[in-house]
Amino acid sequence: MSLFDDLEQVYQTAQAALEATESVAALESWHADYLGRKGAVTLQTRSVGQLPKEDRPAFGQRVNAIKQALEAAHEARARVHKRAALAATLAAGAVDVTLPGRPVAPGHLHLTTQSLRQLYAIFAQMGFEVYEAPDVELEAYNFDLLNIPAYHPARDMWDTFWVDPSSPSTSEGIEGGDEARLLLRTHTSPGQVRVMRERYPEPIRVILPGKCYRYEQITARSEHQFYQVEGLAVGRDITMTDLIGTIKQFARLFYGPENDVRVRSSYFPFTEPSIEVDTNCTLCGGKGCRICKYTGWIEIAGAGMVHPVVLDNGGYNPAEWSGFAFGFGVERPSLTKYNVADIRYFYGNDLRFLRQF
Ligand code: FA5
Repeated sequence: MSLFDDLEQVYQTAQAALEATESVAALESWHADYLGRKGAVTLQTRSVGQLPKEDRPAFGQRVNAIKQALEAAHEARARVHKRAALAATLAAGAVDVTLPGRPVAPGHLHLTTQSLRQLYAIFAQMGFEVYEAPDVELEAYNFDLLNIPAYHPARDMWDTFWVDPSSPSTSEGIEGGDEARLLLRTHTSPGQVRVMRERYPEPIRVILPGKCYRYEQITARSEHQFYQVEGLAVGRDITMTDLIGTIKQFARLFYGPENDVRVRSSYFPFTEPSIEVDTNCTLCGGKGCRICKYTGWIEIAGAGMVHPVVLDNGGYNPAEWSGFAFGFGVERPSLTKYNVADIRYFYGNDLRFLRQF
């Protein structure tokens, strides 16, 4: 067999091998096998020396022609493989753009936050601005300045979580000497003296919302952490009638006209006279249940005329100034409004409860 025949043989084998390639990767190794530096076709050029002189140009031209033809065929085959690979990728990752999107579950405000915002809106209508006071409080503001000296039996009304002052995270931002004892406020009333000391001699009309903490038994109507919204109005001619009018207006807007509120006399060391506010228990329809302690009424707020000692501690001369104050719960009044039979649901984080509001 002549070298020309050999060359044609290699050409045919190369063509057949090219047809047999199934992938871009196989194509690359085919290129190395035939057209690479040590490829079968490339090696043919080395045989040229074995030919008689007159045959050499023809042989060289034929090798070059074969190389060009194979390069062109390789390119055409590569296009076929690339198109097939692209089609396979598209088919594997196919997206049906006509399908509806996956729903994203949106969160919503906690019932306590919703109730707080309703309270802010109602009191804003009546001209009360929001004033924020600290959760970690000095004993003096929580008790002494509110006319509750140490060892006064009224301290038993508010069982207290005391704060360890040696704990590095607690005392930041609270002024006071080393001897001053810190606690988690048991009610929002300490803010009364803070706002008076800051605003004197301006008249005051603020609400002080915030969390309160009590070292007490948890029951269906009492938690050891809960929100209150304190209210304080200080002016020249403020009377009990203003206080009761404010409470009734609040109840009308919060519960709607069908709910009753009643006011009865009570005792707080920082108000004189003092009252408590009840709403009728819609959970039992007035028949009596554990939430209303079988009375048909639920206590939702304490209130009264600011005690002269407290006005004085705030810097307001009680001979010239008078004021009223109230402290509404937030979760407790929401029990009847939203028909919740147990206050523990508010902090239970049970989605079956939270999703209902
Ligand atoms: C006080 O805390 C007084 N500082 C209220 C006050 C303010 C009186 C201004 C006079 C002038 P009392 O402990 O009753 O009062 O709480 C007031 C309201 O907070 C209650 O009516 C109730 O709605 C809510 N509350 C009290 N304790 C709890 C508790 N453990 N869990 C849930 N809500 C509570």
